[in-house]
Parts: sequence; C-alpha cells; structure tokens
Amino acid sequence: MTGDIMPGFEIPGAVTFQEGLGGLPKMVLRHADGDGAEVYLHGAHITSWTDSGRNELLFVSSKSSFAPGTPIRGGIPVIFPQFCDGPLPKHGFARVSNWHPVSSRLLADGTVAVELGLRESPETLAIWPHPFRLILGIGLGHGSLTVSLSIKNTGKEPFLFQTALHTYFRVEDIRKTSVQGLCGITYIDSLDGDARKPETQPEITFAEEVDRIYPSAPDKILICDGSSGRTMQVAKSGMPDVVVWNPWVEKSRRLSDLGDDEYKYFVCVETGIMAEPRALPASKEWHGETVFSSK
Ligand code: TA6
Repeated sequence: MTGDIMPGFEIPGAVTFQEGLGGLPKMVLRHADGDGAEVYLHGAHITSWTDSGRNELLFVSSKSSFAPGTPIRGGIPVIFPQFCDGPLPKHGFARVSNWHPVSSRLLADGTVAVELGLRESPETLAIWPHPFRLILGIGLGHGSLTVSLSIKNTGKEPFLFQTALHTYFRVEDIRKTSVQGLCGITYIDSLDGDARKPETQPEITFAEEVDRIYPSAPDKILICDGSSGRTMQVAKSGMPDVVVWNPWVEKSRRLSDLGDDEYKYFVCVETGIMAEPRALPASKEWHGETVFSSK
C-alpha cells in the first residue's frame, strides 16, 4: 500500500497511513508533545506506544508474524468474542480480522483520536452466527493512551461474548517487576485447573509462569518495573476483569512466535470480560475503556 490510500483519515502531523511489517497498513499517530502510537488495521492492533522521550512502552515479539490470518504477538491484541479456548479460534476472530478506519480527530486538548471498526462478514458468520459492530477508539494524549471498545449487537437475537485488551507491557526485567492492586481478590488459576485462590500478595511478582483471571477486579492496577523505575497505571471502566500473564521459560519455548528469552521483557495485564461470558441483547451496545498512563 502507499501512504495516501486513505486520505480522508489523515491529519497532517498527527495521523498518517504507512506500510507496516509484512506490507500490512498501519496508522501512525503523533502527539504534538512527542508521544506516538502505531495501530495496524489487521486486528486494530496497537503495536507501539512511545512517550515523549521516545521510550517504547509496549512489547512486541521479535518473532511475531505480521500476516493476514495470524495474530501479532505483543502490543494490544483485541480479543472478541471468545477469551482463550472454546469453539472459536483461540481468543476469537477480532485480532485476526481486517478492521477499517472510522474517524480521526485532533481534540481541543491535543489528544489524537482515531476509531477503527469491524462488522460481521461471511467469514465471521460462518463460525459465529451473529451480526455485530465493534468500534475501537484510541486516544493518544501526552503521557496517556486511552483505548475504548464498543460492542453493538446489530442482530435480532441476543448473543454471549467475552472481550479483552490483551496488553503486553514492556518491562526491563520481569524478575524485578510487580503488579499491584489485586490483593484480596479471589482469582482463577488457569495453570491449576481453574482453581479459585485468594490473592494475598499486595505485590504480585514473577518467578514462574503466571496465568490468572481476577474477576471483578479493582479499576486501578499498577505495574512497577523495578529496573527502569517506571510505573504504569492501568485504569479501567466498564471492564470488570483483569488477567495477569507471563509465560516464563518453558511456555516461551513452546510459542514459536516468541523468542526463548523474551518472557523477561513483558508482562500482560489484560482488562475486559474474561471470567464469564456477558449476554448482549438485540440492538444493545456495551462499552468499556482502559486508560494507560506512564509515571
Ligand atoms: O490471557 C492469557 C492467555 O490466555 C494465556 O493462557 C496464554 O496462552 C496467552 O493468553 C496467549 O495466548 P495466545 O493465543 O496469544 O498464544
């Protein structure tokens, strides 16, 4: 593709279209204060978020594929309508679907705001027989990234869905990283037959694989990267659950699109509806949002 195939959505100096890896189109967002973000139309997948000092805040695997039909490993995969395993492909089809730009705006406070959309297609209807409309909103502010998701049931029957922003946060050393704000929640341990366990640690640290769903979690979570001294705040609304995941050594080796050592450099802290599917009646819309801010 060329940079000008979607001129209606470009904003000089703020939003451009470029050819990304694998020849896939991506939107490049630039804030006047120097923050930046990149989002592929493939999956509406945010693959980069940089602060005004040009520090990358998201992790993307050096071995990720960038190809139609396969998920990108890292960044912010958008999960819908199924979380994890089930009758559909793992984590659903939104992350491997081709989204379209819906709007781009420069807001009065300087936020660069874009929206991407996805509707049902013959391919989605063949595996999930429900009409829907998704809108992913991205707001790049100075020191913050707001990601919102609206899900509308445009059909005549209710449907059940799960959804997540499966965010991979870059850290300098997972062994010196902690996740804070989940103490007191009973979590579902995906590595122990979905056993329910109380979270007793004010600071969750990592010395082995961790894969946990925290249902109805507090709306503010902190990720403290002890090596860099950076703290990331994850502030969610309308998204009840949080997942904490790091694959550690063995699982990293099993994942062909992740370098063997790359588990050291990220933690996934995911927000959405993962613990139980949510019913969405015909014509109704669900909205959730997560604001990421780097301190
Ligand atoms: O959200 C955690 C999780 O479901 C883990 O169980 C882990 O497998 C991860 O997502 C990655 O899934 P993926 O399909 O992207 O390999």
